[in-house]
Amino acid sequence: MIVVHHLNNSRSQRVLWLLEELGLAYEVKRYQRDRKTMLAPPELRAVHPLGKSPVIEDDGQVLAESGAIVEYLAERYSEGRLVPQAGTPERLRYRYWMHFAEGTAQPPLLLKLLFDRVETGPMPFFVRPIARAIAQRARNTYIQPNIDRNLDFMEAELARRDWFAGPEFSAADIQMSFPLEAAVVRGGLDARRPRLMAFLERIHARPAYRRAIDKGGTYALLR
Ligand SMILES: N[C@@H](CCC(=O)N[C@@H](CS)C(=O)NCC(=O)O)C(=O)O
Repeated sequence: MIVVHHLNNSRSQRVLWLLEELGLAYEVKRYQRDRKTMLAPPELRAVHPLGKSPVIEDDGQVLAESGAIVEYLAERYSEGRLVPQAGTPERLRYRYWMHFAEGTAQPPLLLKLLFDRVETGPMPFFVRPIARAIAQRARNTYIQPNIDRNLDFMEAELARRDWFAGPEFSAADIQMSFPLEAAVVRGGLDARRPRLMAFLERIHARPAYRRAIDKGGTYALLR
């Protein structure tokens, strides 16, 4: 039986969603973020040395890294669904977006989260103006311009095809869901990019997506 080590309100929601799309049996082991730090509990380090989620166990193997997990599960269990045929332009785009999600889309969104916290976290009052100035500079010069460029690029790509890899929904769309959902919460993604918003509406309407939310418990992304 596949075991998913699932952290609340996290990237591992995508793994649950994929498993629901595939109709596979699986067990969810839940972990709760620390309320103050929002970090994963130390028990996750007993599963994988980095102590992050998602991690899965399957067939005696432990596998971390959401993109690797999504690719592995889709290739092993999808029987041709959710993965474009090898050797096609769709398959190349599938690979591209599978990596883009964590490699390009996610880093500036994570920086946004961290710098927002630098500004608002506890500190001596005389340090706050300096912290605020540093955070604003980082946001204005690097973080938000990169988020915006990424969003514009994704919006333009969805003008060319319905889903990220091609005309069919694929596991790459599942992998891309997290940075887009995070961008709504903290990256400025809104109705000004209608194709990305329509993409989110379509995925949220999928029954497997809804079932995965029920399995995972809450899914409220960090601001
Ligand atoms: N690139 C990794 C990132 C893993 C990661 O940072 N997971 C977050 C959940 S969204 C986590 O475990 N955070 C808690 C912590 O860092 O303690 C992946 O895609 O799996």
